[in-house]
Amino acid sequence: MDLSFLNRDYLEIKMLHTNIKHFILSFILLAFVVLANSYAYAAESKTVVLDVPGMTCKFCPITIRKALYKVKGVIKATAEYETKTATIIYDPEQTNIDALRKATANAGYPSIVKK
Ligand SMILES: [Cu+2]
Repeated sequence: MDLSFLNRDYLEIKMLHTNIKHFILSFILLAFVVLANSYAYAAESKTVVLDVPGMTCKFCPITIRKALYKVKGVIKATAEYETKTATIIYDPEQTNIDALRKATANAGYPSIVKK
């Protein structure tokens, strides 16, 4: 008796099962990430935009971003050569604008708060 068709069905069901499991796991993980993020931002984070006129090429933002991320309390840092600005989301209980400005200056890029 040829039972190979059974085996094939079994495999298909098993694969489907794995896909569903994968899907549910991904969903749970996503929910966690979203929750954790909203937590981080809800904790009274602040955002500041700094003018960084000393950027001279598209690689400068990398240096600036790195320097900013070394500051404890920085949640998110972005820097853009086109606008010569850096945008920082930070925890005001751990750091402040002066510390952020100092960090860019120490990296070779003095900055001022964008008006
Ligand atoms: Cu550069």
